[in-house]
Amino acid sequence: MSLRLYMHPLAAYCHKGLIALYENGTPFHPHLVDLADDRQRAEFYALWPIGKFPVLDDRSRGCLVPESSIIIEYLARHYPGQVALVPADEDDAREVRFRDRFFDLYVMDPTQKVITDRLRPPGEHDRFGVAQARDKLRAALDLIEHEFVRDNGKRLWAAGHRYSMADCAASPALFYANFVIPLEDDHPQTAAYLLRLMERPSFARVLREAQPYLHMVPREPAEA
Ligand SMILES: N[C@@H](CCC(=O)N[C@@H](CS)C(=O)NCC(=O)O)C(=O)O
Repeated sequence: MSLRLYMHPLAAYCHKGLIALYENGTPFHPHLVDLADDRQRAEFYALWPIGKFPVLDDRSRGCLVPESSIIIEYLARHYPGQVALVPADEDDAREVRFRDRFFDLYVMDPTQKVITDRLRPPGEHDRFGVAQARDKLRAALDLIEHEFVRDNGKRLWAAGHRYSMADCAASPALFYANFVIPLEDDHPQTAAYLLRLMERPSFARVLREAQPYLHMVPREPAEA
């Protein structure tokens, strides 16, 4: 098996890469990295000094591929399967890439900011940054909801009628965003979309595998 994915089962961006692999039943070896373990951390940083996962190592092609979107593009190019996560049509592909960026930058990143702040020790919280992140997240969720409402239930997936890389990005982004701003309250169409994503066998499997670790995600703000 030539593909090895450096990852952790709780990490949202790893979920994105795993979903892509599971969608097409692509064989790979999951290599779990515990960054709290000094030896594993040093080994991973030696491989990829930025220290962020997922990272895909394709030994048969001699390629080390960091960054979740680039991994999915790489898989689509070199290990294509039944589900074309990046469409062949250039305009459709641009739309998918835009939606993928949108979920990463405007949903996942502010969500991570809020959730990781909850893990900071007392006195080290970034209240201003968290408030900004919450505002950004709410604006992104409002736009997603607005577009689903505008499309009147006719659009099933992030970039149209076909499941794509954008949905791989949306799955963990909305799953964790729901811990910060509960979607059912003001974003019912987005909540319904998250349910569709969670019913997809690829993401359902990712969530099953994450289950033993999910208790580590802090739900409530820590004391400032
Ligand atoms: N832009 C990167 C983001 C990757 C990322 O933020 N990964 C997180 C886990 S979800 C990570 O490695 N965190 C560990 C750390 O920052 O020490 C991608 O799309 O892969």
